[in-house]
Amino acid sequence: MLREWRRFHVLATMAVLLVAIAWCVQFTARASPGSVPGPPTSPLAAFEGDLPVADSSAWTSRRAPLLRSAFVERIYGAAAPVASARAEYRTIDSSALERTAQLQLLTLHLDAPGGATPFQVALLTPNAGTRFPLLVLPVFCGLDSDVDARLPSPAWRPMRCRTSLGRALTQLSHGDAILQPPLRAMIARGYAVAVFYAGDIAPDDPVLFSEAPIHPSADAQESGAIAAWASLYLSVFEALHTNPRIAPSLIAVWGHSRYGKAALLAAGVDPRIGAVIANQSGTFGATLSSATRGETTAQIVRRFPHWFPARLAASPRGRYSDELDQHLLLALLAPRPILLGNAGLDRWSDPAASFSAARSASEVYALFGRIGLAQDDMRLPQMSAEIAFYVRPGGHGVRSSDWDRALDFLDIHFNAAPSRASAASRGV
Ligand code: GTR
Repeated sequence: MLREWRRFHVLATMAVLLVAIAWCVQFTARASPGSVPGPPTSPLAAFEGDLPVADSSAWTSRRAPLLRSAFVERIYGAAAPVASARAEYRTIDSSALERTAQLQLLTLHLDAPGGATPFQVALLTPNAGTRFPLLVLPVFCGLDSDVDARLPSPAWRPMRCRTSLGRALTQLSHGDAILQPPLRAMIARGYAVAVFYAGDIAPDDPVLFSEAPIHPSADAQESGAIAAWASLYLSVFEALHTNPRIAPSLIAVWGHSRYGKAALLAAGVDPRIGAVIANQSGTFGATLSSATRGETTAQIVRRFPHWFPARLAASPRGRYSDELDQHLLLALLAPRPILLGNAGLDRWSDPAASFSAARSASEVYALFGRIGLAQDDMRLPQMSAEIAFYVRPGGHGVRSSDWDRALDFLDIHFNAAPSRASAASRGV
């Protein structure tokens, strides 16, 4: 009995040690992101019968609309605002976050095929100042508990996040800083923040998604969850860009992983979005489909069929050509700022293939007289360039250093934006 007890004790100690070691490696290891694959076809080259592009007006008027339709038709399905511009505002707390911010609950009315569907968004605006840049972000698991407690709970806290085990598992799969975006820091740095929980409207589940009230296209078969989430970003944008307290040209979308894909798509289809921060967006995000050594397009479509229209899921190889690769989605964002966050151990999202995509997209930034990516080394971000790219130690997920980088990047790009400078000089 004693021997068995000892054996159990030794095994349990070893298991705890192994978990602890895995945890430390996950946080600190500096794995190499691998070598950068060769460039894809230039975004300026002829594309399926369209002549080569030589200047920014040909890009904007001819090539960009062609690419937008190609991404929608062949990969994601339609992404467009689905809310009427009308939003109902309810002030929940005018001195939230230790009196630094106003907390409002917005109800947007989505034009769902089955009738109007309410979609709730939490809006925090700093109490000091008047016209703020805005960060739009989806949450995975509720918000800061002070804020959460004041919001209608089902909309913000999915079932899995109501237990500490569920929250711990979410932290394990999506990073320790996923649960709580640093709202206080965002407010202190002068940003308004609009937060939504996408699962409320477009659940991340094949069955629930197919029964969801809202689809960007009337036919659920023709749409996928990534496009639906992109449509939610766009709906929030639509409702808030006319809000007098928000600077309309300074609206950024942030997304991690699956929402990073959606954030890139939203900005790809809507040139009014001011900047994108895509954290570890991977396959069908910023990573080249043709070069990835991580998750392949066939794997992602098999594992997450509801993320894509049924026609892509049925034929993952046939629906898009190698020509339509993800560097073209990044190119659609030119000349706007993009921050691409990566993690060395996250080989599944293949940072090196995303670096290659960013480099290639920079050819389009050059048409606009911008540099795009201004770094040769994946690990040495040039944060003031329009495309900044970093690889932090550790694995997949959001860490507090990712949030810090995101805010530093926005500080640089939005502070330098002429509209903010002139708005500031006009005292608005
Ligand atoms: C992974 C998936 C990725 C990415 C990620 C996430 O398992 O393969 O494409 O989207 O999940 O959203 O965390």
